[in-house]
Amino acid sequence: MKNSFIFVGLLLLLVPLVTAQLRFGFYNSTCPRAEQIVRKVIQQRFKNDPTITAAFLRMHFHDCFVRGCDGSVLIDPTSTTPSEKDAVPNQTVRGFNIVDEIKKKLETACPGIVSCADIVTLATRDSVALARGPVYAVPTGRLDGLISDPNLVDVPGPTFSVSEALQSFTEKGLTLMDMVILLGAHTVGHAHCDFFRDRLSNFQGTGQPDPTMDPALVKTLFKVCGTQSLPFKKDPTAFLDQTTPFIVDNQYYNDIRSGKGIMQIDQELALDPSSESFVSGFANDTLGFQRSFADAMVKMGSIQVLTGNDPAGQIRKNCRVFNPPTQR
Ligand code: HEM
Ligand SMILES: *[C@@H]1O[C@H](CO)[C@@H](O)[C@H](O)[C@H]1NC(C)=O
Ligand SMILES: *[C@@H]1O[C@H](CO)[C@@H](O)[C@H](O)[C@H]1NC(C)=O
Ligand SMILES: CC(=O)N[C@H]1CO[C@H](CO)[C@@H](O)[C@@H]1O
Repeated sequence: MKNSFIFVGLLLLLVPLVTAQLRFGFYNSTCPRAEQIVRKVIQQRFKNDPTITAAFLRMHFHDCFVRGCDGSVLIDPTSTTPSEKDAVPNQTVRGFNIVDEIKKKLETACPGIVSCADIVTLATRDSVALARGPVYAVPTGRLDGLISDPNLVDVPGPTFSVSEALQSFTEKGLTLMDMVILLGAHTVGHAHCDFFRDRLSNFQGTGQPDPTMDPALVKTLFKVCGTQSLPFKKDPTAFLDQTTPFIVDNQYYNDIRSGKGIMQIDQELALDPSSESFVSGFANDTLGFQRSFADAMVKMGSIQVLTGNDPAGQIRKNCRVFNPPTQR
């Protein structure tokens, strides 16, 4: 008898942990203006700098792929403790000051309520819509994590093959089709020459450019990037979608189908027999791309999230630092 009481008690304790999940309009009652506050900042920033769409898409990806969407990508390193920002792939993630601005406004409106992980998710959604991408609802209720470790950053690299990259997506519960549609985020933004310069003059030691790249594009990019043995002083960048670099559309798939993928993984996606048919499908289906992209973003935004009263999470006061141990 006593044992079953303890059992039921334990169950009651566990229930909120187990059933807590992301919900649409999670802040309806606790911070009704939350989504509006995020949207307003993003609208203002986008007016001056339409590249923030790319910044947030990449930030959200890097957040979700390292220990789940928990705002770990936002933590600043200190003199004693490194963070994800010290990891090489993270060093070109940008947009942190916009998160700070949003957080400050949210802390004024409803202190301690809206997580940094949700800010990144909502800001990404809003900046995608402004770049003429899909308009979609995202569920919220993420908690911020308590760990940001550069050694855990193992996002796929630009020279990965499709099957290598897929491995890291399936580890997160994503499919090949999810990967093809999420890489469609490369419809906006830029890449530093360092990530693809090897394709322009001495591909894999052949002394020749990558034969899968359109020769006219090789010429253009070579002028921008220089060669490996003689790089320009500062690492320049090139648009990932050379046709419509500020619009979230399916043009990326048309680009890569005509040899205009910038990084090796982009080009491989159009050539690998496993992904090729998805690529031609999205290249040909403007609306299908918009719908699938929105769905995949929601899916990516749900990877390994912390919710409810999970002790592994908190609502950070400052997105760059964990709360002091005395407060949750
Ligand atoms: C196999 C998977 C992926 C690889 C290897 C990869 C690699 C890269 C690399 C190397 C860059 C260049 C960064 C720079 O030079 O600043 C980049 C840029 C970018 N990536 Fe990816 N990426 C992948 C998947 C994704 C996903 C899933 C998203 C979002 C859903 C994404 C969004 C972006 C965006 C928007 C940029 C442009 C960033 C900017 O303009 O600052 N990527 N990616
Ligand atoms: C918040 O409000 C919206 C719109 O009325 C509704 O669809 C959603 O289910 C609500 N969410 C919660 C968690 O109450
Ligand atoms: C696009 O779709 C049309 C009609 O469905 C089809 O005839 C055409 O071959 C497709 N093109 C590509 C590139 O898949
Ligand atoms: C954008 C950003 O914060 N980049 C950081 C990446 O990591 C290096 C090394 O810690 C920092 O100097 C950069 O500021």
